[in-house]
Amino acid sequence: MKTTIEQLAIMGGVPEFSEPLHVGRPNIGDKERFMQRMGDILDTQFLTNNGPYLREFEQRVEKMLGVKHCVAMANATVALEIVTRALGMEGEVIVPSMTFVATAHALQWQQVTPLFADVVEGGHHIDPLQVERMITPRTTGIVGVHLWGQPCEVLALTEIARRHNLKLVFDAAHAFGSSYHGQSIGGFGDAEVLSFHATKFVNSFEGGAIVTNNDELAEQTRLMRNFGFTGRDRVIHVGTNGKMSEASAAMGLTSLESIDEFVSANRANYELYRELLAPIPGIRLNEYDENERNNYQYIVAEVDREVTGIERDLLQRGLQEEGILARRYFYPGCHRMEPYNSYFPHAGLLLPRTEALLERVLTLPTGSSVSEEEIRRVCSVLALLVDNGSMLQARFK
Ligand code: T4K
Repeated sequence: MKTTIEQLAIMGGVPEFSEPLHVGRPNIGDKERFMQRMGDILDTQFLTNNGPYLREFEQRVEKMLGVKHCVAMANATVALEIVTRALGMEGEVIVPSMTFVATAHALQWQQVTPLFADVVEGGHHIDPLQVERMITPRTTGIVGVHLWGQPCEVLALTEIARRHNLKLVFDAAHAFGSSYHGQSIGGFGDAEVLSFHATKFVNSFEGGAIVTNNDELAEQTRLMRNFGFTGRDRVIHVGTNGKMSEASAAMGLTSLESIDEFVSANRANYELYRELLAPIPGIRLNEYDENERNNYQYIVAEVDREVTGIERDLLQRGLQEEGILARRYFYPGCHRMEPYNSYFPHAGLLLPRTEALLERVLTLPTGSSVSEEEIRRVCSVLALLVDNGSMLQARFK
């Protein structure tokens, strides 16, 4: 049985499709250099616990971002847990719902209630005006998210945190290599948290980091990531195991050495998407601020169903039939996931812009392993689906 596109292709002459195309394919970098480092690790038998590659990785990140401290972690989720705990966040903390669920879970895991704020009008980032209205005597902090590697409103949130004496952390999981007002992401708020997960711009298989200019916070979070040990037999703090392994640090270092190549591949992909999606009515691509440094790691399209004549979900289905695994990040929104949905079943009433946005977003494949040819195919399929939107809408339903 032919897929929808195969049937349409007979009418529209779209090229054939072969391998499935994923969102989130890793940027690999120099394999040989990585294997060399792995060889060293196996020869020295220093596999983890603050080894030489970990320290080198931390120093390189500090230098690149211009921050005093990088405390590398097993992943960004544990880094968020540790830093929010070290900062004394408790009671309620305000976060966006338009984020990966880890932002909220890192708080809830410690019995801190994440309260969800809406996005700004016409944007994807947390709305500082709403944040300020949500502050109660139980509020101890704010976690802003630099979604898609684009900074949220750092200055406004910093000012609100200062006025209300709140702690401020930025979830910068997507934003390694990006800047805000010309300054690298990493040095804002009390701390920022990076992710080096496989799908991220720089990857260490699994990994994350707390970056901060606060000496005391850095020291405390270093203790907390290693069970609170300060000497061989001395524990002075409650802690967990948040350590990054040497293999991860080796991958992270190798990845850092290729970031120029990753940015230029991502940027070329972005520009090609921009050119090819522009003529498709009802599909709008996220815009990067060209006055800032960007990692261009995410291609985020917004689907205006009124114009396309076909819902985002059906477009996703049509793409999927062709092996193009576009994602609806971060549908259905943290507030509609558990346990938050049960705790606050009507939270959506305060999040109308987030709810509308979550019906429109479609994230498309990019990264250094995606070819020009593949992007042309993605855009041809999208164009064909939109051209036949009304007919497909009736057929898929
Ligand atoms: N804050 C924010 C804003 C985040 O986005 C994230 C993570 C975090 C915090 C927490 O960071 P970490 O604790 O993870 O360091 C993925 C990632 O697992 C997650 O790290 C990431 N955000 C999120 C945006 O994406 P899924 O559920 O989409 O993963 P999955 O397994 O469906 O992978 C996506 C696609 O990537 C697959 O279709 C195939 C491809 N892929 C994936 C992996 C893991 C590969 O090609 N190779 C791979 O090794 O969450």
